[in-house]
Amino acid sequence: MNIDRNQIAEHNKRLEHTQQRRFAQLAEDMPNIDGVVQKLVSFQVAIPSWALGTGGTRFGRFSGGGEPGNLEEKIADIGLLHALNQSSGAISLHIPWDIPKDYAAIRTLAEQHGLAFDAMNSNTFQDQQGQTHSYKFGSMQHVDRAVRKQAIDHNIEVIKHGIELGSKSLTVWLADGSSFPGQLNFRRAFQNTLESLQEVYAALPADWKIFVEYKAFEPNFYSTTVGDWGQSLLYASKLGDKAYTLVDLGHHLPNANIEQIVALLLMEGKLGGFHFNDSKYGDDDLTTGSIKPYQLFLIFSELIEGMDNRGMEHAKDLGWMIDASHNLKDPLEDLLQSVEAILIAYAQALLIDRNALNEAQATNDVARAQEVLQQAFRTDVRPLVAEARLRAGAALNPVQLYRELDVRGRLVKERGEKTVATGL
Ligand code: PSV
Ligand code: MN
Ligand code: MN
Repeated sequence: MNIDRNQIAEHNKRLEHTQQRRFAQLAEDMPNIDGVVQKLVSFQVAIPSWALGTGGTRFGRFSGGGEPGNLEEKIADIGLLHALNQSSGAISLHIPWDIPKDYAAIRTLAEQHGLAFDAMNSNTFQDQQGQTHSYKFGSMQHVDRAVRKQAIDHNIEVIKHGIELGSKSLTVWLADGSSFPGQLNFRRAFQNTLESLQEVYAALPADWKIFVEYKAFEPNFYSTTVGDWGQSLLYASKLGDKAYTLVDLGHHLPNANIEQIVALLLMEGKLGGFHFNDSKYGDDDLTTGSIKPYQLFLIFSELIEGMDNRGMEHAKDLGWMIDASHNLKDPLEDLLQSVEAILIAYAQALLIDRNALNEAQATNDVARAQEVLQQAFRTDVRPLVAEARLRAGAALNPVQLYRELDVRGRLVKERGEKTVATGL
């Protein structure tokens, strides 16, 4: 199914009056409101190809209907999201879950939906059918060179797929680590991993980046070989200029100060991108902004400050992607909610009075600093985000229109009641 311009225009017409009133109210207090709206219009968040189906836990999976059964249908789903919000204009592929059979056809299809190919993701955390060596005891860290070589070759293969599609980056997340003390020699595991990554790095085209994603634990529960931002930064620094750290919000130990991590990585020029999600306990992969919206706002505050400081473009110079899973909600509604939450946090952070904050910091005026931050955080910026959508030709209320058009019902009719999309 497709969502056409007329359906969006009709929906917007019904909501426009209220929107205008709310936006005008906000505009009264904001001299540069159009500049902020423009930044929101430009901001795009990539959707991972594995997040379009119902996710599961190790205890079970309750699949929904109308899920995409192949890459073409996944692209179509992201096309629907993008038509609704005009902020999801990119897809991030996981190989081998989504190997394109016909590059030209896939590229054309993506273009028709206005989608670019964001970072490619390799997978050496599962064994695939017919694979020679097992990753049970790791991939790039493995004690056996043959296993490491297989993981390296796989990553080089992923780069090749990416080149064909017009992607410009590779994200490497390694499940490598150990579950019991004594299982691993930490230094050797690090060294093996570094050497493996160096071989992959050598195969990167000149205009590509490699993102080294860290994660504190899971599936290994004693040590992880890229376990935190310090280790990721070590790898990225040793690899070279094309290597960066990738921050997945769910990959920290509880209460980690992610905004501080972001600030320092930016300062070092080593922040590559983001995987957005939310969590209460571990890598819960919940809808972005559903648990800790203030943290998300504080992260964006540091991102804007750090990026502006380095003359970076918000929309272009980092990789922005959602990495969530949906156990209970319709995946497409969940993704719309995540994108909305990201844009809300971004908009709030754009409203921070930087001069006032700098002054408060310089004079140790702690209370004032908090006032400045919370003044922005507590502003209801939803009319701003909606205005950006209106100007971009998207729906004023994407979830509402999704329901009005009964998108899920129509997808179920098209694809069937019992469907399982590839992914985790
Ligand atoms: C691992 O938990 C992770 O966050 C990595 O980004 C993977 O590529 C993704 O989830 C999907 O498995
Ligand atoms: Mn991730
Ligand atoms: Mn994760």
